[in-house]
Amino acid sequence: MNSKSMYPRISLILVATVILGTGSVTFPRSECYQDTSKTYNPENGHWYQRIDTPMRWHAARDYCTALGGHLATIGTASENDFVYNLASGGGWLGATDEAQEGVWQWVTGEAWSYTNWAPHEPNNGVWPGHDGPYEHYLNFKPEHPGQWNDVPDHESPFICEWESSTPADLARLAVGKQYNLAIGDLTTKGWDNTNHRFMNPEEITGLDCSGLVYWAYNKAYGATRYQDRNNPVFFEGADGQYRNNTAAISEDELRPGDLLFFDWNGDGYIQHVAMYVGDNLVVSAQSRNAENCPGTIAIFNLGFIKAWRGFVGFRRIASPTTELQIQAHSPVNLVVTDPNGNTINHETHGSLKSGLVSGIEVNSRYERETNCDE
Ligand SMILES: [Ca+2]
Ligand SMILES: [Ca+2]
Ligand SMILES: [Ca+2]
Repeated sequence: MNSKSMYPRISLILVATVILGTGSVTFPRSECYQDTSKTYNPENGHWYQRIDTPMRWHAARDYCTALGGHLATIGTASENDFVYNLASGGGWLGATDEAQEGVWQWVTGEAWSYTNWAPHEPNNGVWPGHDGPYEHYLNFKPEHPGQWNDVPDHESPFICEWESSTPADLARLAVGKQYNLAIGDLTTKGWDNTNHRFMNPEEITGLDCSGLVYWAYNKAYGATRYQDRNNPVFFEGADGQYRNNTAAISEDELRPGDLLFFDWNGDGYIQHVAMYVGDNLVVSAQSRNAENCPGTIAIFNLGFIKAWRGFVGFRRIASPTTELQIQAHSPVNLVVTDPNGNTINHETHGSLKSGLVSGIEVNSRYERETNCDE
């Protein structure tokens, strides 16, 4: 196939920065906020963000919970280093001894094992006139970098932690990786076929457009099989994801993880999908960049990418609707030809929307293994 002919003839400009890094990866946020970006710790796969709006400890705890995370908890020296670097001197951590003096508990209920108290702490100091008035809440002690202090309740910045990644989080981590379209290579779908698991973000070497969606959703969900009816994304290709795994939404409804679909040449077959990741940004994997060189997975402004020729709409992941699937190594030994002349046989790895096996009447499209920028 001619990849150039089906690529939109517009100049692709990287509007947002492609982030490359060896350790943690951060993302731009609105300049209206002073908070740090949500930051990935590859050591434990958790995400952290410092919130600079000062809050009392319980309000900070509830704020993180409302965002799907929790006030940061520290289980190891390396996690302490990571969180302290993000905290930039101080911030509420997710521990208190308010229930029983001297008995410290993490908000997650995880074991109170690692500690890093500053000298003479915790001292349960008394603060006359404060709501407290005793010290029951965990914070860093600025004069002892990285070490802890028990302090009275007051307004302080704080650090939220998330122990799992959302699909949009994972798509952002794929930015800067190679675009890779290799038929039959399941790593382009984020699947480690040697160890039979979805790859970790740092293991990704290259994805195609629908592979980005396939990996991000199934990895975030914790899927343990390559194709399973219970996986959030069953379809490997953009056309199948469009027809059988999503529902239309309006732009007003757009939220991180929603998808943009493209039919480059208007033939009704969807060739491209990209993911909205929040902050008016979209992550897209395509074969060519503006200089017509092999592409990388890149991040674009929403307004820019939705103006690409062939954009057909916004959609949200919904339960897959396949009625029948045929996979490689299936016990069904079947060879059929679809209306377009494509052959489906035991090596076809994909899905049929409908059809009759015994009658060999297959009149709906099936999904090819990959269909980005063919
Ligand atoms: Ca933690
Ligand atoms: Ca105390
Ligand atoms: Ca203290």
